[in-house]
Amino acid sequence: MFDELKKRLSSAIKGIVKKEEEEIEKPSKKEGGAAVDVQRHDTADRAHDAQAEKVIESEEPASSGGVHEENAAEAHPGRTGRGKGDAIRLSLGTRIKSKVLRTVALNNDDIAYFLEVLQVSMLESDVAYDTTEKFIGTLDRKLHSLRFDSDNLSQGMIGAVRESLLSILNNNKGSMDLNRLINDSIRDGKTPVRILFLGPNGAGKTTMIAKLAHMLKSNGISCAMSASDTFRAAAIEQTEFHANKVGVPVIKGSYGADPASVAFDAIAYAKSHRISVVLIDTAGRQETNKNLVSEIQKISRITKPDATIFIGESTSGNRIAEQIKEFSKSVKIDGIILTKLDCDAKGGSAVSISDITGIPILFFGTGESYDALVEYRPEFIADAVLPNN
Ligand SMILES: Nc1nc2c(ncn2[C@@H]2O[C@H](COP(=O)(O)OP(=O)(O)OP(=O)(O)O)[C@@H](O)[C@H]2O)c(=O)[nH]1
Ligand SMILES: [Mg+2]
Repeated sequence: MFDELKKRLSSAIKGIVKKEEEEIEKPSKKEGGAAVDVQRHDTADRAHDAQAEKVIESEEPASSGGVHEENAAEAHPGRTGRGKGDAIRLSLGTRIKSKVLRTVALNNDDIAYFLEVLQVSMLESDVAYDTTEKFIGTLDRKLHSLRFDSDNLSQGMIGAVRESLLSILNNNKGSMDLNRLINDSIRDGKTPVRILFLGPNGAGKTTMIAKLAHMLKSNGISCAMSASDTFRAAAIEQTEFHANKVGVPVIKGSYGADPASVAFDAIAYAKSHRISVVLIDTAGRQETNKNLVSEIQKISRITKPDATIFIGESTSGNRIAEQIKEFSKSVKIDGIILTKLDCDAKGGSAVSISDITGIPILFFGTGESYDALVEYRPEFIADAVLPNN
């Protein structure tokens, strides 16, 4: 789960941190300016510098007449001082302050190099191009504005990357919250809540519906499953098997029956049995199959779903975005569930699918068991793709 993206981001961050730490230790070896850039900021700082210089002068033996800046730079070529030939001379006070404060800012070349490495890593891990660009732009601005604690550079860099990632992911979340929708509908007496699921063949729709039924049941919310895949051999038995395992009723028809009529019956059953939620399973279909797309339109027209959810395999990468865009021309999709995240070494589609479709991810499927279900949270992705330190 996210292994490749995590490995690549970690190595990019470790690479830049190691480089910067080497610069901190040996800045005088670098030609044309050190990566560690100590800057004056404001008048208050300058006043502070002047005071620091005074303190140093008063600490020097009277005979020396105080420490000369250039001599001091040579005498202390360590952490932050610039060598004799550097273009910018730092005041002694600034150097003292930097030794005390020990903050570093990355220079432009290093930021550009770091961002390039990150960009390639993200694209190769299936993060969509537009999302990658947005992330890189946000991080670029952040890195130029930040100063890092030189003793804690690694944490500082991880924090900057994490904040930029979260700003993209939070932007994506949209407003859909399935649990809230269900709870609000129950509170307002607008039941049964009808949830229609669609997606390509074998994406994990039936398994996910069973997981959601299990979740609802655990939360004390009654639900029923509609076996509206009347097309694929053994599909009805499969839905029935899961419904029995989870312990919720299943409404089924016969093979070849109109899937919309089975769903209609399921809603009627739920109404008469005061069941709060109906989960409508459907046959797998490709977005290019006109007949099956018009079939899902008909199911939608007849059942009038409160939410229509696309279920796709996260391993399909950015192809999912194309599928969703194509399906969206015929039915309004309110949310996305990505399954098989446990099999997805790259994980990039989870980072970018909402950003490029404008539709929120609601849940991830992370295994075959009924509790292998994770509600979407941007922090879950950030924690999964970034190193801890
Ligand atoms: N590893 C893993 N396997 C999953 C996950 N979700 C579903 N599966 C497996 O994927 C296979 C297909 O799952 P189904 O639920 O039958 O998929 P479907 O979309 O209903 O398939 P069709 O109805 O044929 O279109 C099954 O073997 C599931 O056990 C998941 O999150 N992780
Ligand atoms: Mg199925």
